[in-house]
Amino acid sequence: MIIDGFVHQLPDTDPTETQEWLDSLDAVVEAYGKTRARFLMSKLLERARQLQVGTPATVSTPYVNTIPAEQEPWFPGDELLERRIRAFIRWNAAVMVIKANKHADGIGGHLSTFASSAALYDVGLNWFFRGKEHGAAGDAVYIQGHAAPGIYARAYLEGRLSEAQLDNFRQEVGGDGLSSYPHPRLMPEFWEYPTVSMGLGPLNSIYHARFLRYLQNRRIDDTSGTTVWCFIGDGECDEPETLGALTLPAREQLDNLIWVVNCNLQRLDGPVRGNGKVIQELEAVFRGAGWNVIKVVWGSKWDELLARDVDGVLLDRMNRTVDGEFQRYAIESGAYIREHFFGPDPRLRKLVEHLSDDELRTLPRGGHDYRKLYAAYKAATEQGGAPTVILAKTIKGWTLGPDVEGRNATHQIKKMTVDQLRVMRERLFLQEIIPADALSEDKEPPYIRLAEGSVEQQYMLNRRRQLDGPVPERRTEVRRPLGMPEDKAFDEVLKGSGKQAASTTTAFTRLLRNLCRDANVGPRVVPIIPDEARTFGMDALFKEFKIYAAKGQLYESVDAQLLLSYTESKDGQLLEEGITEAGSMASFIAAGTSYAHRGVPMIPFFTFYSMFGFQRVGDLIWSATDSRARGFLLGATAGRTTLLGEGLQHQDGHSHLLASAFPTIEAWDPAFAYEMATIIRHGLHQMLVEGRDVIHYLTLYNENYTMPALPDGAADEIVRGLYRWADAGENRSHRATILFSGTGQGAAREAQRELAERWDVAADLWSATSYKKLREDALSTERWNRLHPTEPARTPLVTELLGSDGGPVVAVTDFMKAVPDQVSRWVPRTFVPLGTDGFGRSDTREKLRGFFEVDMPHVVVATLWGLARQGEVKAETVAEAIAHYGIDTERTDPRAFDLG
Ligand SMILES: Cc1ncc(C[n+]2csc(CCOP(=O)(O)OP(=O)(O)O)c2C)c(N)n1
Ligand SMILES: [Mg+2]
Repeated sequence: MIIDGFVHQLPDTDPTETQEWLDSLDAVVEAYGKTRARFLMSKLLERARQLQVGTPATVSTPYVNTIPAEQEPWFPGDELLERRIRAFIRWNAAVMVIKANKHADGIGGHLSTFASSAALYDVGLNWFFRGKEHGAAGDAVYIQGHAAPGIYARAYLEGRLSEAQLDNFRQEVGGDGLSSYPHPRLMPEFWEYPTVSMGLGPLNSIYHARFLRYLQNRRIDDTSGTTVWCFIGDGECDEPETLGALTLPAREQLDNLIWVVNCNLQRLDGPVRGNGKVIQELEAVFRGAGWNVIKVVWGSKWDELLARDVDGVLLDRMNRTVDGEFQRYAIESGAYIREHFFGPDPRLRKLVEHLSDDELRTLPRGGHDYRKLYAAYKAATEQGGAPTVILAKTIKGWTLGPDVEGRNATHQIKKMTVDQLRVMRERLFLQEIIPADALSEDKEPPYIRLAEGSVEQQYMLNRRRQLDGPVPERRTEVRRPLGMPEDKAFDEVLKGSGKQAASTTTAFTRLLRNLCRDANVGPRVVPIIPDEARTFGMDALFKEFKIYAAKGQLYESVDAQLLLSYTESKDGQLLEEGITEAGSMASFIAAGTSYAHRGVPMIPFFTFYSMFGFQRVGDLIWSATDSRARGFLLGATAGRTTLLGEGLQHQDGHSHLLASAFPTIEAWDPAFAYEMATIIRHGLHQMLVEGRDVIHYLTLYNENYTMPALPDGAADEIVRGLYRWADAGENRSHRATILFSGTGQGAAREAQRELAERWDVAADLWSATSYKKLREDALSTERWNRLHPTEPARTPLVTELLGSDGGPVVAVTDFMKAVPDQVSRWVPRTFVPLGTDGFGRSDTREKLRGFFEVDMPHVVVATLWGLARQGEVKAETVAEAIAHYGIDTERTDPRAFDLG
């Protein structure tokens, strides 16, 4: 057999003995069947592990609980009281969603996700998750987005949210509402981790746990008391982001990471693996990746059945039944289960003879059994050397009644009839709490309130007190403040490159190095790179600041003798993430939110190929802004013509357009090193001094030219988004303005000379560092004017700066024309944008700039055309220029790739 072909290559020191073992196994299979053989094999493997024989781990185990009943710890709580409280939470969560949809039809919300996971959260909140009181940093708990109603319902019982807030679930505009899902932007004192874009929470939790180790190993903060918990849907596991980084926590032995996968076997449309078994599939994936896996499949009532299953028929049935069938059993009667699950085999049927149909129907899944969960969580927190995943089997919509539980439509159900509420009331044993007449068509279903000082309230609050206060809670007190870096970190870059040519990328690397060396902020700077350091000249940082490696460097690097050797270290500063922009973004978020989740501000600088940023991991960037992360995103090798040679997939001409859609991102396209340094200093001031939750996106280029020094007084103007870079010079017959950004500066400067010398046009040059910023200012001003029609109108900055005369305005950029066009409406002059619309292609910069019509001749022609439109020069003059520069007017538009 080829799969185990390796065995034939191992030395067999005693073939006779080998044959005896094999014969024994053959005999067992023949005489007692495969089940018995499997059992013996499992026993052997267990013994081998005990003897530390070192057999490779198996990736799957039978469909039973990992922790046997006899190894369960004593449950320390008041079981009845906890169950009662859980019933209250379940009820309130459902009522909240139902009421919201009654008052605001179609407002949405989810009943069944939390209904399936209530015990998963409750056991954690009563016994494990640590809060932030007494100066503790607490645990980091990533909550499944659609379970939010249950978290609100508990916070209400704890007195953290008011009834009015519950009534405003999903109605935020009037204030005092509750956000649909975990959004720190919208509820900054409550939610910490946005999770509802599926897959991002799990990925972020991995890098969060890893970042805590980084802080510890670099002696920046003691993070040993924090566990990262992440709740995940089984359907969510299909997102590549969810399972895409599993090997990292195993490799780095992140035993501070625990995942709980709510295996309700359903996603939005139907079963996750109707024809298979999601728990088994996930077990194999996680075990293969090196995780500790704890399956919580069956509730306590099954223990007795399993104990009596001497023939292994029950186990066999469990192993063979596919999820689609299990889902069916969740909605069927006890008689049906008896007939179909236990029925076919008389030995199985006998096993449950003593149980009534009703008892059969309610044989619980492990994920609804707090004892099993307590045992699993306890084992997970005590596990050393590996991350743990708990795979908990549940029923979607559990306790919501037969019309909702386990139904394929359950995810979308947000309304319940009075009859359905009555059934739920009984199901949760709430008859004494909610009078029968409280539920009627003409009444609002009531919330359950806890009387001040009631036993339930005391119990809940006491449990949370024992665990250092509420969860979730977002705090932003800074425990380890951080001041601004010293000026000298910037000076080297601000003074320009003298006669030497340099790129904004190399200037940035220099600035980053200076910041890492800075006495004030140095250790808190987190450079993040996805296997691209050499591309950006950042390999210079490897030796001095070292690459973070959980295990240090266990080998001598091939370049150890070189000045810039590849140096890994346990206290390394650089996060060299390998080829994962998504993982790098997750590190960025972990570092960029450290000011809040640890009270320790850190300054992440994530440098990437600009094409693989907003386009590749835009949703993570969106999530970073929701997380209120602070830091810098550097889109290097930017531009569609600057990154010569690389072609269609690499040349970025639109990341600034994408960035324009992100509300809290300041997007910059600096042309010169001093602009870049000024913007970064401005950003640091916002983050470290003004305490603003802002992310700065800067594009960096790899084109070398001499970098001028920061002009006097320009610093404030640079961060407004636009400033005059050079006057028009001597008077000419015509005037014009050229706006440039990024490497557009080259064509603009050349065109200025050419226009003056050959075409009698005096053009002033402006550097547009941020069209996004100018547009936002103009939109705000316009809005103010619209809403204050009787007051003197205000003028947008861009209008004020460029004025209404001075000839046409030509804007040249290495990005799409839509980027400068963001402000054209507010420039009361002829506005001609030149940009790089269309797919990139490989060629030299010069050829590409001609191709995309952003080179000097095109800037000149555009300027003359603008003048012609204003009647200042004749159309013939434009034609003359076109002929002079040999521009082919009949060539295909670079956007029209389909024309071949
Ligand atoms: C990226 C992304 N795609 C799609 C959705 C829409 N969506 C919300 S919940 C859901 C199903 C969730 O199923 P599962 O992960 O199994 O969670 P459960 O509610 O069953 O616990 C889907 C598709 C989303 N929130 N995020
Ligand atoms: Mg599910």
